[in-house]
Amino acid sequence: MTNAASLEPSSAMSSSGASIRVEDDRTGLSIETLRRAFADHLFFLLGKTDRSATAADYYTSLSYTVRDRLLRRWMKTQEAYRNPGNKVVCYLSAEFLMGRHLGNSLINLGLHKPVQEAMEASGLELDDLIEIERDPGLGNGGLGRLAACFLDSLATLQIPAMGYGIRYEFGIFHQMIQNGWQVEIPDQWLKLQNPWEIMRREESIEIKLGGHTESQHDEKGQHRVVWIPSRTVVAVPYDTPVPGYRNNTVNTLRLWKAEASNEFNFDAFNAGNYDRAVSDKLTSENISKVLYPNDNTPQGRELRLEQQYFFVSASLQDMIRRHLAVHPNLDNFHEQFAIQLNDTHPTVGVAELMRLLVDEHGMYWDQAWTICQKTFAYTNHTLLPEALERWPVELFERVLPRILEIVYEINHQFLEQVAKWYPGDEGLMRRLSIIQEDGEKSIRMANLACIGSHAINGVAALHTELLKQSTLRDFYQLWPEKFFNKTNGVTPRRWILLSNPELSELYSEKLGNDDWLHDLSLLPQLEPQVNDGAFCDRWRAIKQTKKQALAEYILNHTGIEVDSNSLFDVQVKRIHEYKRQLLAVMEIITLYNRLKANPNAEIVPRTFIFGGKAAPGYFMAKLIIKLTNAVGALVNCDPDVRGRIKVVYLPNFSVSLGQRVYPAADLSEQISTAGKEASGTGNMKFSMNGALTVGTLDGANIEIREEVGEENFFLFGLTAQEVADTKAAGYRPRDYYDTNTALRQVIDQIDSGLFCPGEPELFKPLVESLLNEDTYLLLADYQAYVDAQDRVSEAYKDQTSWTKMSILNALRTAKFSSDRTIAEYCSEIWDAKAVPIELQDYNPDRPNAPLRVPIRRAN
Ligand code: 26Q
Repeated sequence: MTNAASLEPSSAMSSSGASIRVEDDRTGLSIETLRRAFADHLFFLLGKTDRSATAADYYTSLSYTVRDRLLRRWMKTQEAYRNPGNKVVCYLSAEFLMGRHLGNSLINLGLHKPVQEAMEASGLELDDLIEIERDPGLGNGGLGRLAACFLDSLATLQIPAMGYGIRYEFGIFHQMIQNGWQVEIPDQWLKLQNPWEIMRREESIEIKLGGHTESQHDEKGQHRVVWIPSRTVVAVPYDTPVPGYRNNTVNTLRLWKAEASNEFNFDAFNAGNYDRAVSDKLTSENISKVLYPNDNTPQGRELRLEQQYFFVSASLQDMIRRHLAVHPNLDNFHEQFAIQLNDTHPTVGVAELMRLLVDEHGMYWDQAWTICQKTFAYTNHTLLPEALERWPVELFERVLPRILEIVYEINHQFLEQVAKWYPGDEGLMRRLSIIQEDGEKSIRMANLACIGSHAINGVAALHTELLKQSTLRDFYQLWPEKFFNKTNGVTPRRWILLSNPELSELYSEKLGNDDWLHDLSLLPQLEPQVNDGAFCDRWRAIKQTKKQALAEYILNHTGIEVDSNSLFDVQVKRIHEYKRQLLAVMEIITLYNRLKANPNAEIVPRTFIFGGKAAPGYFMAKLIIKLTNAVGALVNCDPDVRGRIKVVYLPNFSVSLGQRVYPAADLSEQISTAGKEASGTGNMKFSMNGALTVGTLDGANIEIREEVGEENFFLFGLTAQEVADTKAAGYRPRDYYDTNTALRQVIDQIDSGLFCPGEPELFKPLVESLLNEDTYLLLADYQAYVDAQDRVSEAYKDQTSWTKMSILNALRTAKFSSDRTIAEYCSEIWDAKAVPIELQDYNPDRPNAPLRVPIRRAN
C-alpha cells in the first residue's frame, strides 16, 4: 500500500552524499494518491486501521497528508531566505490566534476539492474532519488575530517573514456559561497531537534569568559586563508552516517552549536532591505554561515578564545565529531583519538586542544603538491609559539585572539629547523618561518602544491622530517623522473564502475568476448588480443559508430556538466596559418594555446574539455577561414577547466560531465610546460578509463608513472630541437618568432585581457605576443609540433596499484587506520586498514528479 522511501546512491550528489527517492505518496495530488497517502499515515504513523480509527485519527492522518504537500514549498522558501539580500520581516508577538490550519492549508494549496472527493471516496465528510481540529487559541482577541492575518498576507504577498511567539501549553481558557455566569475551563489544545508543528530541538537556545552582573576586562583590555544568571531555561522552537494563497511561499511561525536546562538540573540531581531537580524543572517549564487571559489591562506579574523576555531573547538570538551563518559580522543586521513589536509586549527586545550586540558580540554601544533603532518598529494598539505597560524597576532588577542596566544607559543617553534640544524643560524630561519616578519606580515600556524604534504606528486613522495628540504627544513633537498610520485589515482568505464559500462562489462566478482573493479592489466591479433582481435574490439566499446554519448551531449549543427570518443583531468581541455590551443590553430592555406596554406593538423581530470572553479577574465584565443572560432568560420566555425578541449568549467565542457568526449577521454592533477602540477588526469581517453596522465614530468604524458610504451605515453617538469635551465640562450621568423616562425605567429595572428575583442586589454594582461615574458615557449615548436602532428596524422592513445596502457594504471593503495593510508596512516601514519562490524541480503540470532529497552523511 505504501511506497517506502528507498535509499539509493546518486551520481548527481557530491561524493560524501547519497540521495533518497521520495515517492509520490508524499506529493501526489490525484484522488487515488491522496487516498493512499491518507491510509498510509493512518496505518504507519498512527497505528490504526479503519476498524480502530477514531474521528480524531482520521483528522490527524489527513492533516499529515496535507502537510506533506506543503513541505517542498516550505523547505524551498526557507532556503531562499538564507540568501543575503532578502530582508526578513520578524513579527514579534506574545499572541497568535491562528485559527484552524487544515481548511486554510487546503484552500491555499488549491487542494480543497480533490481532498473532499478523496474523503468522500473513503466514506468520510471533509467538513466533519475540519471541525475536529482544536482551535489553537494562543491569543486573547484583536491583537492576536491581527498577527495571524498579517502572517497570512505576508505569505500571500511573498514577503520573507517569520512570526515569533510563545508556544503556550494552555491557550485562552475555554468558556462555559453556567447559570448565566462565565466559567473558565483550561484549554488543553495539545491533548490531541498537533500535526502542524515540527519541533527543532537542535535549534534550542539558552535564556538567562536572575543573578547579578560583573564588570570584567577581556583579552584586549576592553571593559565588558558579564551577566551571571541564577538560572537558565532552554527555549525549544516549534515551527508551523504559514502558506501563502496559491503561491509557493511557505513562511514560518516559530513558537518557543520553555524547558529546564540540563546542566542546571543535573547539579541538584547528582547531589541526590531529586525533589529540587524536579521542582526546578517545573519552574522552568512554567514560563510557557499559560497565556495570560487579559485583554487591554496588563497584569504586572513576574511570570509574565519572564514570558516576554524568554520569547524575545530566544527570537533575537535566533536571528543573530541566522545572520552570522551567512555574514561575517553583525554590522548589517538591520539590512537583513525588520522587527515589528506587536504592542509593548516584546519591547524588552530593544534592550536585549543591545545586550546581545554589545555584551555578547563585542560591538560598540553607538553602532549597536544605530542598528537597534533601524531594526525595530512599534505598533501601539490602545488609547486606554491603564493599558500601557509598566514594570516595577525592582522586578526588572531581580529578573533581568543586566537588562535594567542597559535600559538605564539607553535612558541616560536619550535624556542627555533631550536636555540639549530643550534645555531646562524638566517637565518634558520627566514625561519622556523611560523611568517613571513618582509612585513605585517603574519602567514605561511604551517610552522604551518609541525611543528604540524608527517607526511608531497606530492601527486606524483616528487612533493615530489621538496618539499624536495625547498618549504619545511628547514623542510626536520630538520625532514627527517617526509616526505612521497603518489602518488594520483582515485576510479575505479566512474571512471570506473559508467562512463564506457560498459568497465566494458567487463572486468568482460573476467575475469569471478568483483574482479578487488577491485583490479585493476588483469587487466594486460588481456594484451594478445591486439592480439585478436575480443577483439580489441569490445574495439574500446565501445570507439565509448562513443564518439557518447559525440557528442550528445556537439550538445545539444553547438550547434556544431562534427564528432565522428575524434580524440577526450580533455583538461578538472581548467583554470590556469601553466596548459597551451593557448599552446593547439596555436597548434590549427598552424594546422589551415597549412590548410589555403594548403587546401588539409592530416590531421587527430580532435575535440578539452575544459572544465573547471576560478576563477571569474582571468583575464588571463577568457581571455584564450574567446580566445579558438574565435578561435573555426573562425575555426569551415572556408570552407577551411571543418570540419576537430573543437573546442568545454563544459560549466560547473563538476564531472558528467567528467563521460561523460573521456570515450570518445582518447587523454588526460596533458601539464603543468614541476614542476608546483603537481600531476593531471584527467590524471589518462583518462588513465583508454583508452585515450593516450600527456604530460610533470610533477606530476603523470611521473608515468603514467612509468606504461603504454614510447611507449604508447606522451612525450614532458622541464623537471623540465631544466625549472629551463632555468629560472636561464635568459629566453628570444622573442628568440623563432624571430626564429620560425610558432610560430611567431600564436602570430602575436592573436595580430592582427584576432580572434576578432571588438575588435583588446582584446587579447593583452596574447601576452604581452607571449613575455615579459612567466612565464610558452609556447614558449620554443611550437615546442616540435607541434612535439608531429604530432606524435599523425601519430599514430592515424594506428587504430590497436592505439587500442593496448589504451588497454595497461587502463590495466596498477592499481597504480592509490585510494585504493592503501589509503592503503599506512593507514599503513605508520595513523596506521589505517580495521574493517569489521558484520550485525548479517542481512542475505543477507534473505534480507527481519525484523529488530528490540530499542526505548529508555524518563524518
Ligand atoms: C499585557 C501585559 C500583561 C498581560 C496581558 C497584556 C495584554 C494582552 C493582550 C494587553 C493587551 C492585549 C490585547 C490588546 C488588544 O487586543 N487590542 C486590540 O488590538 C486590535 C488590533 O490592533 C484592535 O483592533 C483593537 O481595537 C484593540 O483593542
